[in-house]
Formats: sequence, structure tokens, C-alpha cells
Amino acid sequence: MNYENPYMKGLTYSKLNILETLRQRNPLVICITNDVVRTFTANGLLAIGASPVMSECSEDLKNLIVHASALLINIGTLTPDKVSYYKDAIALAKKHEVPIVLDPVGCHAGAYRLSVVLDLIHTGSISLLRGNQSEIKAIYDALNPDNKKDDSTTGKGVDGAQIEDSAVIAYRLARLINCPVVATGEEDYVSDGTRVFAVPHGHSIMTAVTGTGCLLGAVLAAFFSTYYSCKNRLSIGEFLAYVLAYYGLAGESAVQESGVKPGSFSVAFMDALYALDDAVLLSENHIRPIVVPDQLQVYFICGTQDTMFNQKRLREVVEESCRGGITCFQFREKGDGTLEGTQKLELAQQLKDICAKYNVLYIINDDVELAVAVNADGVHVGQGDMRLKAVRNLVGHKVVGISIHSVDELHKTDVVYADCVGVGPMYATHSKPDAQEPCGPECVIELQAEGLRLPCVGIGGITLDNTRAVLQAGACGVAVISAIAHAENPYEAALQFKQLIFNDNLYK
Ligand code: 3NM
Repeated sequence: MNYENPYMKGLTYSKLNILETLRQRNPLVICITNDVVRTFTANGLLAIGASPVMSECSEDLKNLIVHASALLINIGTLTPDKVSYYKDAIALAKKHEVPIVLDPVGCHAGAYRLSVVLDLIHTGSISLLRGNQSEIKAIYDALNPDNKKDDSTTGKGVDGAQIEDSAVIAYRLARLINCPVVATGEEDYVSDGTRVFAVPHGHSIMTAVTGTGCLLGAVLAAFFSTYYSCKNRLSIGEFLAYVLAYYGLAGESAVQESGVKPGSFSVAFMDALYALDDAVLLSENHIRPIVVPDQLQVYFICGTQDTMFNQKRLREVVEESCRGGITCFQFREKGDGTLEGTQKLELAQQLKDICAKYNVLYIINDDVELAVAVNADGVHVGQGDMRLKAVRNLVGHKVVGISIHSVDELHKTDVVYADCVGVGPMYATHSKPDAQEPCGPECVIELQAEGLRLPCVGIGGITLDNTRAVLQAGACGVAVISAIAHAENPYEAALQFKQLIFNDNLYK
């Protein structure tokens, strides 16, 4: 980054060194894995710079776990006696604070496998779940509280519904089981329950070599143990997206070497995992941030101007609304008498911490530098602000939101650089002195008819009474200031929006 960020006072970030950190740390990964892939997994872990050890019984594991950085449980060759071993291993790893990656191999294909996987998830101790998209969907369908076979995830107006569905499922499952979920396929998806990323790397030949999926579970386990070194720079979701990109880029580089030949590929892949470096990973990844409709359902916006310039009240309102069930919060500090500089930075950091506690997506309004300085989840800009391409260049994989008020504005907007849209004002508003004339929910219909495919929220004058109309017009959710900030009880207000949108199943 060649620009000075006023919030960072000359501090610049050094380049990310995800692969180098792992290789320096050489983490010990204990693999309880299946009979088919042991050698491949061990060689793959060595190639990336980790230390593999296979363990087959609790007596042995008790000694090893004290040295371990991560534990992989892959249920590929399942037998009834192994189930109690998995449970012992999970208890031991938990006791020693060793992260656990679960690979639910084949759980979509058999009720017994699925029941074992659910049992292991119910321990509440899994740190990361990695499966292919069918496995992840089977787990989600089994745990989905509505017990609807996924019919709420199809056909939300996005091309390639199947693919987008997997992103939605990864997000929902991560929230349900409270740990990051990786769903692999032609395009991989990862969600930590707050963010969602798509990673379009790899090559179809990988599916012709047994063990490539299983090795990925082990590789994720190795990297998971080094996340702490990037904690201030990357969310766990983005960090895991980099690991997926590394793995996929290694596959792409290997196939260049070997051609589309499974035997040669397998050898070339080990070489590529060994050779790939951070410079290539940073410059060649095509990680894409994704906003799934769920994230925008109850979108609360607030700044000190909305709480009579009382910072404590703002923190309380944000915490209460998070408790009530908002899915997204935007810090919008705007107008006369609002905070600037260090004071704004400090408040932004405090609000980020509150949102992180509740898995609420945290967006900064307009101030791109602040979003970078506090490592927010995203930034929202208006038409008069910076060009979207410039915003994207500054924020990398953060969520970029844009306000669009008309079809005319849609045509002037580089929507390819945005991830979501605020459409408004739907109705008359007192919270934005320079708001345009209300355009009504029809504006959402018009924009979508003009080709807008990004998920959008209706904003401006929204109350419980008019929410239904906004969603029925095609918005994924509603963005509000006064309906929550000025409510007598912001917790209740947020809860009511959440219940209206979730329980009435308005959003489909
Ligand atoms: N943006 P309330 S309307 C921040 O039309 C904002 O882009 C708008 O506040 C737009 O929920 C608006 O209190 C104010 O009406 C929304």
C-alpha cells in the first residue's frame, strides 16, 4: 500500500507471510485418518512444511497430544470401535487446547456416518469442519432448525443457484455449529459465520487422485494452528480462504507440469505444495468476498449523531441490537459534531469488538482508511464518494457496499467492484438531512429488472410495518437507523425485525 493512512500514523503493514510462518513453525499435526490416504497425507504435510504423525489409539494419543499444534479427525474408513476413539481424541485435544479439524467423509452417503458426524459436532469442540459440498449440505439439512430440506436456499435470483447455495449453507452451518465451515467443490466456499469467501482455484484432475480432499483437511489443520500470527490482519474466514487458494494454486501449477495425468499429477502436486510461496499466493489468488442474503437481513446503522452524541449510549445500543439479532452493523459517523481522528478510531475499534462477539458483520460508512485501520469486515460508500475500483483496491477482500437510488445511478456504477447495495430512501426519513425523494420499494424491482444481481437492502424510513413490502419487492433485508436507535428498547426492536424476517419466512 503506497498511501498514508491517517489512522495508522505512518505504520504500514508488512506483506502477509502465511506460508513462511507455517514453514518456520513446522506444526505437529496429529492425523486420525483413513486407511486409504495415510501416506499421501503424511507426504503432503511434509511438503507444506508441517510435521505429520498418525495415531491409532488413546494411549498413544495421550503422549502425543501435548506436543501437537492440531488434530485431524477424518472418518473415511469408519468402524464402530473408532467412534469411541474419536470421542476420546476430541476430549484430549480439548483439554490441551489443540484445535480439531473434522473431515466428515461420505456422511451424505449413509445414515450411520451422518449420525457419527453429528455426534462429534455435538461435542461443541470442533474448531473447523471441512467437507465437500454434498457432505456439508447433508450436515446442514440434518441440523437445520426449520428442518426444511434446503428449499430456502435455492433460486435467489443469482446465476448458478447451486453454487451460491453452497455459500449460503456454509454461512448458515458455521453459525449453527459455531465454527468455520469449508465446503469444497469446483469452487470452494468458506465461512466463519460472519464472512463468506469463494475460492475458484484447483483443477478437475484433483478429483481423480484419491486423497486430495483428505489432505486438504490436514493442510487446513496445520495452517489453523498458525492463524494467531495473522489475527490482526485477517478474519479467520479470510485466512482459511488463503489456505484454500494456496492449495488450489498448487493444483493448477502441478497440472502445468504434469499435464492432465493422474499419476504424474500426484507427484507434481507434492512438488508444487513444497515450492509455492507467499509472493505467488498474494499476487495470483482470485479469492472473492461474497455477501449472502442472510447477512443483510437486519442491517442496523448508527453513529453518535443518532445517540445524542453519547458514545456510551451508542455502544449500549449496538450491543443490545446485536443481542436482539441484527445480522449486520454499519458505523456511520456523519455530520456536525461527530467524532474524528483518534476518538473515531477508538470508538470504531470498540464497536468492532462488540460486533465480533455476536458474529455480526461490521461495516464502516464512507471512511475507507478507517475500515482498513480497524480491519472492519467491510465498507459502505455513496455515489459521491471514491470510485468503487479505487475502494476495492484499498480494501482487498473486505465487503464493499454501495448506495444506489435509481436506474440512472445503477448505470453509472461499477457494480463489478461491489458486493452489496443499499437502495433508498424507500420512505421519508429524518435520519439523513440530504436524503433524496423517496423512491419506494418499486425501485428495488426496477433495479433488478435492469440487471442488478447483487444482494440489496432497502433503506430509509423503514419500520416493522413497511418491512414486508420492501422484502417482497426483492430486497434481502432492511437497513434502519431510527427504528432501532430511537426505540425505547433497541434489543426488543432488533428482535422484532429478526422475528418478522426469520419466523414469517418473508425472506426467500
Ligand atoms: N441512507 P432511518 S436513507 C443513511 O437513501 C441513509 O441512501 C439513505 O435512516 C439512502 O432508518 C438513510 O432512520 C437514513 O430512516 C435511514
